[in-house]
Amino acid sequence: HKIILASSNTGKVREFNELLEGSNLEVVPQSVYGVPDIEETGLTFVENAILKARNAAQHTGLPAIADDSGLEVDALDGAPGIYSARYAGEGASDEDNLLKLLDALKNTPDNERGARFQCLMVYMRHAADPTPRIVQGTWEGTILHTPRGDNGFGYDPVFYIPEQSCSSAELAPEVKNRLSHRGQALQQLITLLRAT
Ligand code: ITT
Repeated sequence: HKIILASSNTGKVREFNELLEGSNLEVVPQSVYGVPDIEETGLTFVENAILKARNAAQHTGLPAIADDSGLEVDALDGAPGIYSARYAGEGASDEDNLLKLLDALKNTPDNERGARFQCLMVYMRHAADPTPRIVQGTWEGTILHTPRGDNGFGYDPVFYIPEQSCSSAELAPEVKNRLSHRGQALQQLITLLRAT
């Protein structure tokens, strides 16, 4: 059966499609049903993920998946965190956000540039589901001084993965999907949905 993907982020939607290719889950982006974006008023990733999934389920009458994700930077006490999409202001572009991050870290030395991507993913059977399925993926890296690579979206060009010796925007999409916070979370969710 159909599941609504409660996201308007084209980078995320593309990665979901890549990750779900060949699975038996039919996931349709909320734009197909004209679901309006809901304001992300939560103070945690999980709260925002639930708000988005509930909104999509409410508007469509179908089960929904939402991904609330972001970048936590150690030297910034975890910022931009849940505000990653709007770090440089409401409606800011990926480029604006990334430049603001580089500026905030311009005096931070290499050994203090640790960061991680977080992805909180929830599945709700319906809008009033009292027990949303909740999974989490984390991806460790460091923040570069200058952007590198053209793949991915958001902060990928400044997120360096030591194990791969490159930025996440320099990884082939299938490699990013295998390693990323989103890839890890979605694998867990697929396993969970198969078991129930
Ligand atoms: P939806 O709520 O409609 O899904 P959004 O972009 O507002 O879209 P979030 O509130 O979850 O989604 O914000 C996530 C932000 O975190 C995203 O805009 C990027 O800036 C960043 N981000 C998340 N995952 C990322 C990834 O895999 N690569 C690069 N940046 C990422």
